[in-house]
Amino acid sequence: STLGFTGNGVIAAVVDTGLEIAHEDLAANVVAGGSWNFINTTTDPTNTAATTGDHGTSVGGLIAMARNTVGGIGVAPTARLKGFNFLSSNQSQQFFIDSLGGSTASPNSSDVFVFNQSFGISPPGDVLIDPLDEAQYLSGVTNLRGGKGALYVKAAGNGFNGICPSTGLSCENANMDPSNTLPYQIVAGAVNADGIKASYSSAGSAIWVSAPGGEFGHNAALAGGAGTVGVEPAMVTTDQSGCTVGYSRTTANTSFFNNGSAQNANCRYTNTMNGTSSATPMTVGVIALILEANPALTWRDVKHILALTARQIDAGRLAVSVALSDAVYVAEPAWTMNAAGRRFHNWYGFGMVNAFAAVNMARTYTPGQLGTFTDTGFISSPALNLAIPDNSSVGVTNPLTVPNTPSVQVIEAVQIRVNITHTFTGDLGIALISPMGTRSVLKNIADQFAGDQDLTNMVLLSNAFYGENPTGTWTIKVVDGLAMDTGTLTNWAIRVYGH
Ligand SMILES: [Ca+2]
Ligand SMILES: [Ca+2]
Ligand SMILES: [Ca+2]
Repeated sequence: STLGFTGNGVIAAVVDTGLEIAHEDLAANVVAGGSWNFINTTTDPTNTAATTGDHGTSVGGLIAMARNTVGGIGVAPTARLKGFNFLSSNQSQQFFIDSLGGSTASPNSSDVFVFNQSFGISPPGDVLIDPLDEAQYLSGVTNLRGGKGALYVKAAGNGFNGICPSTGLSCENANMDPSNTLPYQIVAGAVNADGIKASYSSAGSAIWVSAPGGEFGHNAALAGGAGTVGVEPAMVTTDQSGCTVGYSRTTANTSFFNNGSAQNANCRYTNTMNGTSSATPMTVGVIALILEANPALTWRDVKHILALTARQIDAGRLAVSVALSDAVYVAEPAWTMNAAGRRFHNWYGFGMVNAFAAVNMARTYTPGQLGTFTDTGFISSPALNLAIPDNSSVGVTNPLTVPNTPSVQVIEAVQIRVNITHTFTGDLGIALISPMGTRSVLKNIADQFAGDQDLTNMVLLSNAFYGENPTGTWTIKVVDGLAMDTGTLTNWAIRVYGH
């Protein structure tokens, strides 16, 4: 336990493929009758279709495996679990909303404190958020937990390495999943056992914090891959019970633990869980500890505590610079300290979640001290139609002024909305510089927007300006980082959230 806290009284929802509610190391924490199976409309979301692993069952264990004589111990070993098998359903919008706090019966998601979203999309081009999805998140942070707001934790993505002209840059960006560009989310990146970014963890300015997610946990003698990240440690958690199903089953060729060695004779646990899918429940578990320590905290108080207490890791990580036709361009910045004293990195957000420090701060934290959450609305440029120089560090820049707004003096998040015509948007790098001089890269060059044409009202979010005063001139800089295709910055807009 962390300072004696175990997540007592906190309900966490695993919005996923399923949840084995009778599992020997989960059952004690499962809310009786509180889960939901969208396929057969019962309160048992145990996954009977999958035979090679139930993602949700493994997510659930990281949050709340019980402190007992079997298995492991979750981050919050007395937190209460609900499972909603949205990912195994037809994924209708109604089921999405029902899973994320918008339903009081069949399922009841309205009593959930923290939602675990170990999922996301990896589009090859810009996608707009569905307005009804955005409305549900806003409703959840506004109305749930008696108006203090539920917490939404979301996986950043596992697409750092992909099919794109990568030069050490993240192929997928956390900003590509439009759900990640909402200030209502806590987007989590993954860290491995060496205490640095896991090989796969997508980068992006929408990340809030990072947490352990592990690598692949394979045993080289069984699975091969000696000396690669494939054999570095993964996460140990609950698995579909029995040796005929699950990531752990007799026929598994990933590790001896997974194929039923003496330590795991009944194949109820796995040691190959990984991903930002794992970093997400680790973060959820810490939030459960925080909310037990101080139930009066608002959703923003919790985000604030996580940011302030996160531990800077990989401090010496160098910026990733790319030689373009004219000069070297800093495509991915190193750790940056903003004018409010907050350190940020696109791989880690504010750093790795620090359970002890976060819970310790929560105990004595005065709830509601961030005041009223509001925003400036989108402030738009006129039509610009600026041609972006090809393969050049010069790019195009454009200023926009955020007027002095008494209700938004402290930044909590910044969105931009961009319109760019371009024949290959993977070329584009988009940076934003605040009035206080902080630079954040919201889209890096040479990413997986391969073959995509035009960014149309694409919204991107940065947390890098957290705590700064937004008043003054903001500058967007758009660079084309690959030769051949070209385009034009049509216009852009900025929206600041804060208090
Ligand atoms: Ca246990
Ligand atoms: Ca199994
Ligand atoms: Ca180009």
